[in-house]
Amino acid sequence: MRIAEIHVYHADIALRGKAYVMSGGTYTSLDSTVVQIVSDTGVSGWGETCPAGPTYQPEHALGARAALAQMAPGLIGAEVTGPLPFQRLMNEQLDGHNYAKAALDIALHDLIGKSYDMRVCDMLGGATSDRVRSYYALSIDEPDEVARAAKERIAEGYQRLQIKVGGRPVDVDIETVRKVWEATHCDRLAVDGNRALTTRDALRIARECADIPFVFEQPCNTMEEIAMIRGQVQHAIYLDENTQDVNSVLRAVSLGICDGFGLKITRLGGLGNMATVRGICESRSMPHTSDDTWGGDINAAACVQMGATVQPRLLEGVWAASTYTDAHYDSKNPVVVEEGYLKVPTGPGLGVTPDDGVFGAAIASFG
Ligand code: 0XW
Ligand code: MG
Repeated sequence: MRIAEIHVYHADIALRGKAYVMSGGTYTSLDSTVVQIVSDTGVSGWGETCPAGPTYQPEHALGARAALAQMAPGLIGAEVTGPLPFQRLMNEQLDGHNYAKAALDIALHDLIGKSYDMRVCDMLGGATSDRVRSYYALSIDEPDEVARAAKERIAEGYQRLQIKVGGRPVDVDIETVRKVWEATHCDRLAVDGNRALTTRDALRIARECADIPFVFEQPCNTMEEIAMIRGQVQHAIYLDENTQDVNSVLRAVSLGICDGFGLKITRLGGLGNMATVRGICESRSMPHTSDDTWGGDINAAACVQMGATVQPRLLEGVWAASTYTDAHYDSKNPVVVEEGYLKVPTGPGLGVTPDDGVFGAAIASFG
């Protein structure tokens, strides 16, 4: 089986309800890039990459499309022997740009799974169950409103919540954390600064909420800042945005500056690299999520497939962006949370297939 064609599509993902706010930005819609790899046997595999705008991280939508255009001609005609040789072939076309390579890596996993009737989770080592726990990330808002939404999510069945902080007076963040705790007594809370807090404000949150058992996620911008506060914070610290690639995960683990991770499949370069990180985490008993920055049913399915292979005691949860929108690519098998859980799709590959024509015409085609 050889790669015959690669098509690139654009999907505009409109968010349901109010805008979603993190310390670094406000989102009402997301610009996603979808890739389709078509084999000479007529099978299609689908992948996706969707940065949260151009400032959340170095990744951005136009960068993904430029990187795909750079790589695609060198991939046409390649024999599909497996995801690892394909990863190396992509590296021969372009250095870096993990998030663009990830879309192709996910599509190749889907193509192989659909060609040989295997689920991606089985290709990645095997699923531990038929459903995975999800978690909900609450948008920045007034403290009472966040507490109200938190209570609602718990009532829906979510067992883990992520509270966003940063980008506003720290007293309001402290009040928010406290009100969410009082409203829910959820013992699986993450407080996520998305890199925005100064070490001073991170220390204030930790000290003034010392009685609340939350995990402090990516409070500050760099590993160095986090290393500075590490010894003064009693809460577990997780890294998210600093895990730019497998090497940065290794660096964090060897420096001992965190207790776990919020991991994003596309940022790491795809399912293959994420599986490497999953192994590193398992060998050090470090809990982590299986997330992506954003995306639709394709990325959400990839997160579920990967999450299903994580040792259950280490899986913090699978965050599915597809639950923040009504626009699903696969109307028959949309990736949705039910009572706090995501079902592992039963079909081959990713277990989702975009409806015919759902993305309109391709914005670029190769082969
Ligand atoms: C909640 N997320 C997984 C999605 C957003 O892109 C940010 C992110 C996080 O944990 O920072
Ligand atoms: Mg995070």
